[in-house]
Amino acid sequence: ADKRKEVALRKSLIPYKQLEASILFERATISLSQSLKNSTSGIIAEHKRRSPSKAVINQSLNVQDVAKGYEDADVCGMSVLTDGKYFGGSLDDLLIARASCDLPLLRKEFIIDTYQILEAKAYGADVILLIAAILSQEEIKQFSELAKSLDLDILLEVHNLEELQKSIMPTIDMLGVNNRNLKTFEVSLETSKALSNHIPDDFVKVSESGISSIEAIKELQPYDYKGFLIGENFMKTNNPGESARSFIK
Ligand code: IGP
Repeated sequence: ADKRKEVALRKSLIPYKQLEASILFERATISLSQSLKNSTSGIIAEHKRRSPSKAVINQSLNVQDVAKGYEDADVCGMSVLTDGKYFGGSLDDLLIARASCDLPLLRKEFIIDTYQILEAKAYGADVILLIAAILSQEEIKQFSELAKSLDLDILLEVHNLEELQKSIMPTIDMLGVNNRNLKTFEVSLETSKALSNHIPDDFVKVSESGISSIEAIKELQPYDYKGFLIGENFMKTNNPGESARSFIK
């Protein structure tokens, strides 16, 4: 409900037409799913200041340095939290990341309205996240079709088989399995392992959350995961770029 209010207020400040007039609306997007297919590391590195499960992760870094560090480390893509209430992020963070690097950028947000998809494009994202747990099948269809028409890639996030089955549709590029249980905040890589053989081969598989070692990645690769979304493990250090690099070389 808070998110609906927030979106309604932003809509009243910046109408659709104005978003569409943004210079970034003209920009050719970079496909994260293609980058993942061509990558050996598959690392999607996240900018995350804090989280409901962890309070403060890192409040002292700036987005520009983090984005440049990740790019220098040669990660496949960057995820930028834009939710303010739970994660301390903003659309400005996305815009600064866009200005600072040429990586494919994921807008990490609770998307519940088409307006947020236009915002993603206007602020420089290449990819949007859709979370099956908070969307109906009809919304997933409508939102992913809109994103495709804007040349954005779609990462669809699931936690269980039911969510997976309602979400499988041709407009989805990547299927992300979140290892974090959103009710208990517990993480288990078993979630990714258990769901992997239910995901059809034509989707790029991404494992999300709780990945804290190269061993964890090696454990997931036999299950056909091509992407690994890592936040806290990099952001809790003074130099997230260096930390990401140590996962790649
Ligand atoms: C990153 P971690 O455990 O490496 O910091 O997790 C990412 O998967 C996590 O931030 C995330 C998330 C989300 C955040 C996954 N799905 C949905 C907000 C909303």
